[in-house]
Amino acid sequence: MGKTTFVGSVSETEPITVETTTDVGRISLHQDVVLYLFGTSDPSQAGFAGTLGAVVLVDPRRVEDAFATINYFENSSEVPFIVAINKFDGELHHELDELREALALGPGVPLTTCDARDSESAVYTLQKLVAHTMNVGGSDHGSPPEVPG
Ligand SMILES: Nc1nc2c(ncn2[C@@H]2O[C@H](COP(=O)(O)OP(=O)(O)O)[C@@H](O)[C@H]2O)c(=O)[nH]1
Ligand SMILES: [Mg+2]
Repeated sequence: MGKTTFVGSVSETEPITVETTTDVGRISLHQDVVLYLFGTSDPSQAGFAGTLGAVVLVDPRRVEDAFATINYFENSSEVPFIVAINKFDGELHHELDELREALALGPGVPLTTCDARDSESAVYTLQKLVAHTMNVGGSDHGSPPEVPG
């Protein structure tokens, strides 16, 4: 829960909802570099090839709703992902350690919290995802290229 809200918080366009379940948003990082955001409850659906990474939003009141999605990213996908507990009523309800255990997250999966309504919080969550994506890519494919200059 919170996907449409999250995409709306960071997108420079109103999220466009396609096929009732997927929100599409956009962030221009540079005049030539556009990041597309997809909010969906079915990450296995076709059309996400080339995805840089995923944020799994978890409603702390209904942690079990996230099991299938996390299982998918842990076992059936190469896409780097992080898990963000969406603090719906400003509360976590459980310690992060307990949530990590309840969600059976591998030790390499970053776990964070966010407020999907707050654009700073949503941007911060995306920054964590990008950092994780670069980290995972770095260990899999050798050192990142050196930046000249
Ligand atoms: N209090 C609170 N409400 C939220 C938050 N994120 C989403 N909501 C509300 O929860 C409802 C469902 O959110 P939505 O983004 O549509 O979830 P989706 O089904 O995953 O797209 C909406 O009424 C939102 O306003 C949050 O971080 N805090
Ligand atoms: Mg939605």
